[in-house]
Amino acid sequence: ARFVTIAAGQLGPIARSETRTAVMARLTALMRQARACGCDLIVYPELALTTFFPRWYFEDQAEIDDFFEREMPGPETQALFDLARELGIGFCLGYAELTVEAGLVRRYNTSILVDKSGAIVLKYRKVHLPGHAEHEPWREFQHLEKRYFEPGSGFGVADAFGGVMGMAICNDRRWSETYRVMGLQGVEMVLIGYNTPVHNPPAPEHDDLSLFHNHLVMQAGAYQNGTFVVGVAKAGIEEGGDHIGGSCIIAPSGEIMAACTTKGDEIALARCDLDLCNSYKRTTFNFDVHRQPRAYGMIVER
Ligand code: CDT
Repeated sequence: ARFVTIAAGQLGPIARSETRTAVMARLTALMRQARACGCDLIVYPELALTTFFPRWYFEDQAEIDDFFEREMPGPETQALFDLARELGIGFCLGYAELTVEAGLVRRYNTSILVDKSGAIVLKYRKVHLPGHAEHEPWREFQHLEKRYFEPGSGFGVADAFGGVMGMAICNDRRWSETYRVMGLQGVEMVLIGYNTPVHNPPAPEHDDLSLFHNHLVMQAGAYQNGTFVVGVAKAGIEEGGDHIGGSCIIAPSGEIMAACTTKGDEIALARCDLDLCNSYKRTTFNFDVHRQPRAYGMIVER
């Protein structure tokens, strides 16, 4: 057996006025709780340091850039890395990343995996950016991820916590390719943070199904790739808009092992034996034996 005891570190809403320092206090409180319960790793949501700012249209780039981190760890976040090292617990954290590459400013919706020594072992930049790029005033609220971020370029994995770990962010979880690309690299645990409004302005007829779809896609992704999936929400009513909770830890069988029951700051815990992936990876989803990639060309050609 290869056990990883994991905490889904759900957050309740973060108001626009809430400081990084106040959010850090919430993150460190959850980290202490998780470690007290014997966890090896705590997973936080997407964009866990601020409110979900793509709901607003901003014209002033400086106002947008206030939501971004220029360094990781930076002056505000260093304390989380220090506490992780002190307690001996890893973490996965989503944040808005501003970086300069070849003299150009780039902005990504990013998550990092940090090991128990406080070292970043994997960085992931969101590939499937949902929403729209232009201001759409008819909407009750905006979803301007396509304006504020550029897409990342792939789904890597890392050997960490005794297994093969991968990450995805929010909308990525709805796409089967996300899990399969990591499945092909032998992933054993996929860590996913999300901010999902209950109301979807272009398709309000889906609103009642938002929690169902959340679990449907992550449970299918887990089973079809023989991997654990940890899905973690920023939940509740944030700046007037309701966001789903439903944070959960899913086994390679597709079953939910543990789940949050509130829409506030809460941890859900599970002791995951990574060896449980093997029976799926060696039988029904033995890719080498059963996959038929010659029949799948259209997936990447179109
Ligand atoms: N953050 C994020 O990716 N949210 C989307 C909202 C729906 S698309 C406008 C999601 O897939 O949950």
